[in-house]
Amino acid sequence: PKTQKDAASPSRKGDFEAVRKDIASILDQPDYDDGSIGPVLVRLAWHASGTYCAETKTGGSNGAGMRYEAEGGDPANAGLEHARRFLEPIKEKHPWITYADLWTLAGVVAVKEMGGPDVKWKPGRTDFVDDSKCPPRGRLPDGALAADHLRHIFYRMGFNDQEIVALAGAHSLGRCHSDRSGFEGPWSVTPTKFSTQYYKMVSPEPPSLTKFKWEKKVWEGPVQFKNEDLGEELMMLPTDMALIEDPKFSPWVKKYAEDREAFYDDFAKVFAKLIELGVERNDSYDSAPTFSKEAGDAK
Ligand code: CCH
Repeated sequence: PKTQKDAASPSRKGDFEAVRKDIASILDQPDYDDGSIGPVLVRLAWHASGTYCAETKTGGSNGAGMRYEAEGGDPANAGLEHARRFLEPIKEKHPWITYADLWTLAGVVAVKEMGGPDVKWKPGRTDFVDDSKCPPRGRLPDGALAADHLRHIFYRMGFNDQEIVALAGAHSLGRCHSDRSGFEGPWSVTPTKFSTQYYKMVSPEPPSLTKFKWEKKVWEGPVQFKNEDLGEELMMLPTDMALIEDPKFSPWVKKYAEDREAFYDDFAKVFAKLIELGVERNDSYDSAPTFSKEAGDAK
């Protein structure tokens, strides 16, 4: 696999642009999945953040708790050790960046490099020194469940129905792995390209490419839905189907299927909000201004 060695140069503390470039340089991995680690990096950033609870102000992207068994061993996080391992050479080259910053930045770089929007990212996350502040397991969504479960999980983080649907569009990317989640297969025919494909697939109304009919897959695994109209078996989780079945979610699915710009804008906002959950910045943090003008308001 390609590593950051291709671009060997000394790392200056706070040079997030250099980190960004090195992350971009390792995304293509011909032997991995569909040829890119971009999707699993997006999932790493999401699972690092998605444990947040607004009421107790616990969990979230601060801490990088997945380094510890308490959080990393949550069955919901199965497979993300691959994402973390791919990022290890970047951490070695830029030892001053925290894991919590690196994982969220990697998700942002992956979205952009796969053709998605610019997501605002600010540094300043710290890493836990032990596992005592790891959030309890069970805070991430279970794909086998339905709309009420999605609301329970995402309202806890402080998101609304529109934001839930906008975030779900990330499922245009990547795939399920039977040895990780138990589910199997990709949602779209272009799993390494950020796009509106997910909404076009799941929506039973025009502007779907065809009028997709989703059937229960007959197999030994957990309930999931399948469609082969595009010549390849694509999948939806029960939680994905819930978005089109629920009367408050489904108008947003249709909106994003039709309006690429609205999806890109809304995704950029909601992903930026996601990766800020639980972040408490240390006032003495002084590296931010070297990153970009947008990030320059960080202390
Ligand atoms: Fe997801 N997701 N996700 N997801 N997810 C899975 C894979 C990806 C749910 C379940 C699963 C979001 C929301 C949800 C990605 C991004 C996001 C898998 C397969 C399951 C199951 C894991 C495996 O087997 O490897 C459920 C339920 C929800 C509820 O809302 C959100 C939000 C995001 C990001 C914004 C990405 C990307 C993947 C592909 C990962 C890969 O390895 O290819």
